[in-house]
Amino acid sequence: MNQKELIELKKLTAQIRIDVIKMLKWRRYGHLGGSLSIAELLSVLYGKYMDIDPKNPHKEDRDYLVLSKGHAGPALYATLANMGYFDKEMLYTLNEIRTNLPSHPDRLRTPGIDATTGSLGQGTSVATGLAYGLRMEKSDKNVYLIVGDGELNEGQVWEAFQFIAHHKLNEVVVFIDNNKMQLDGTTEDILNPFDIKAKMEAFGFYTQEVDGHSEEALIEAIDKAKSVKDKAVAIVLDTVKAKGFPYFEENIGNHSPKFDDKVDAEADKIVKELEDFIKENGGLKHV
Ligand SMILES: Cc1ncc(C[n+]2csc(CCOP(=O)(O)OP(=O)(O)O)c2C)c(N)n1
Ligand SMILES: [Mg+2]
Repeated sequence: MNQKELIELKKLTAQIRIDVIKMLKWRRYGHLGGSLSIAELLSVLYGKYMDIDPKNPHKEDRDYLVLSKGHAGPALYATLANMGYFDKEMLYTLNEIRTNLPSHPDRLRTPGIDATTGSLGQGTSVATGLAYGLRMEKSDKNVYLIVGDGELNEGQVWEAFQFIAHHKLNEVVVFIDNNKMQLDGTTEDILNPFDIKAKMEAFGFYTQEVDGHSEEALIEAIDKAKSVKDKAVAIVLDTVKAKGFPYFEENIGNHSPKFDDKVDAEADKIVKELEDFIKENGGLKHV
């Protein structure tokens, strides 16, 4: 990957962060922490890897994204708007009555959403079924599955992983967002997942652990995962919940905070810095 492409992805990441923060500031609350920890991943997947057509969201032969940690919907909506699936104004309907952007993704409502998620655990089974379908069709397309570290508390996740590993179903790339926190505390305090990489390896996955906030590291890991032919593949992302919003990083209240004057001021400062970064680097190609 050349430097120019990398800068484009970093600008897209910045824009996803901007849109998440602006959207939640407008809404006055929302799932900030888990949205900001996957900004780089969504940027890299949509900006570089996914075979999609935003003008034809249901095209037959495409890649799929399943956001099993569905509460991070705002990050996915911001990404889809930047890719051109719908107008940015629609972001400012989040959680409204009859909105097409409910807080958790609904595939019947929003262009570009491939799976309805929000009840944690279930997206893993949906992604597994989609991947198995691709296998049966002998398709070369992929499913990208994003699971939370707290979500690993759900037994269903491990049933799906066992199936994926057994069938060497590497049509699905499993990403685990290891931000070390869940809804109301650290994963270690609430229900410790222990060593996630070791667990995935024990289940039979080829597993990598990478800095989830480095586009370069993500690209390297995804390329490597795609070269694995005879095993299921997982990538454990070392991330920070609420990454890029220092006031909320490492803060137990960062799952779905309310916005007040203090938070607004922090948000405005971050948005300005990110907008300057995009401007200084020649503006955003995707918007
Ligand atoms: C089946 C189910 N149980 C409980 C919840 C409530 N809930 C929403 S988010 C969350 C914590 C998820 O933590 P994690 O997967 O680590 O997400 P992240 O840190 O990325 O926000 C919980 C318990 C849910 N959505 N679904
Ligand atoms: Mg978490």
